[in-house]
Amino acid sequence: AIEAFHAYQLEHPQWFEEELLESSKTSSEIYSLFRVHSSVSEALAENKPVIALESTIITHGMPYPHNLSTAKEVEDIVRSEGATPATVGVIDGVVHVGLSSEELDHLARCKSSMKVSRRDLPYVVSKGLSGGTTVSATMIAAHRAGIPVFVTGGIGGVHRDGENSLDISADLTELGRTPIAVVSAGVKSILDIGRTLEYLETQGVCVATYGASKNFPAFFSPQSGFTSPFHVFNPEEAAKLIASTLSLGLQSGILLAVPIPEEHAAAGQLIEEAVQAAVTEASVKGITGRDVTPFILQKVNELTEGKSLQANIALIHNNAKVGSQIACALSRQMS
Ligand code: PSU
Ligand code: MN
Repeated sequence: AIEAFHAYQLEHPQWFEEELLESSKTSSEIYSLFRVHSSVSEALAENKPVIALESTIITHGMPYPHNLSTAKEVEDIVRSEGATPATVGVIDGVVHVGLSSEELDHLARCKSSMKVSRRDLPYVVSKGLSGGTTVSATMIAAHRAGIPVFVTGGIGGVHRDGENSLDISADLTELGRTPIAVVSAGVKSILDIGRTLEYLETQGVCVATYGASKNFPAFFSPQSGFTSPFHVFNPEEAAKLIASTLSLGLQSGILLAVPIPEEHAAAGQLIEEAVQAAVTEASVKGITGRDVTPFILQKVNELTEGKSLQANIALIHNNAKVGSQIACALSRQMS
């Protein structure tokens, strides 16, 4: 059996971890199921700060062309803060860590891209499909590439009525099993924020809010009404938290919640009412599973005449800035 396994391994070197890492180190062009862009592997080799970015936000979270312009702006903010962006996505069955401008463009325009979470990875890879990676799938790719900091807008959570439907995002279990720090604006009120925080505690995820607010933020609003377990006040403190997770050898992640800047939170109440309406409509229309979040995001954007999209873009810009400062502080502390 062992001989058969070795023969198999020789025939399919791209499926074995050491080979994957080796090929990504020597050349980004070698065919494998996993490709790290040369700009990213070079930065990592020199211990320079790198920020992982997800792409479901591009394929399913925002309409074209806002998705593409936001993705590019976020990469530019990361660069201007002195870090290297690594947008993760699946193109023709290959998991890419770091996308070229053409690849980003392709994902943003492609109407048939899938939403790729942990459970979808084997399918899209085996079928040679393309898709945007969710927080969970992006964490997997970032971890494999050796990137400890990941910036996004919002993560998935326990859906309202999740205690009955069991609709709980794979983002939460991924945070429990993969040591990556995810910088987000908290959890949307389309979700059950209280149960999401409970679930994160069960998963052993260290949750900290950035800044002085006692509250855990609720994406469009800086206040969710739920107390944040911990706080960090600057990039250095956040970086120390990440470094501690790594030194302790914990295999779990960190959720860093950055409240939406006050000047963009003004539309919060209006958006909140739209969220209530959209959640009700989703349930009346029988929308379930992976379609729930994209449906509600699009509905809320319609109902608020684009105000939710503007707020969404503003908070992602802010997260990219704060996340990059944290990654820079971490790389100073680790060198
Ligand atoms: N929240 C947003 N925008 C998004 C998502 C969440 O405000 O685009 C995406 C993220 O990629 C997240 C995913 O990982 O939705 C969660 O989907 P689900 O709830 O199906 O796990
Ligand atoms: Mn779900």
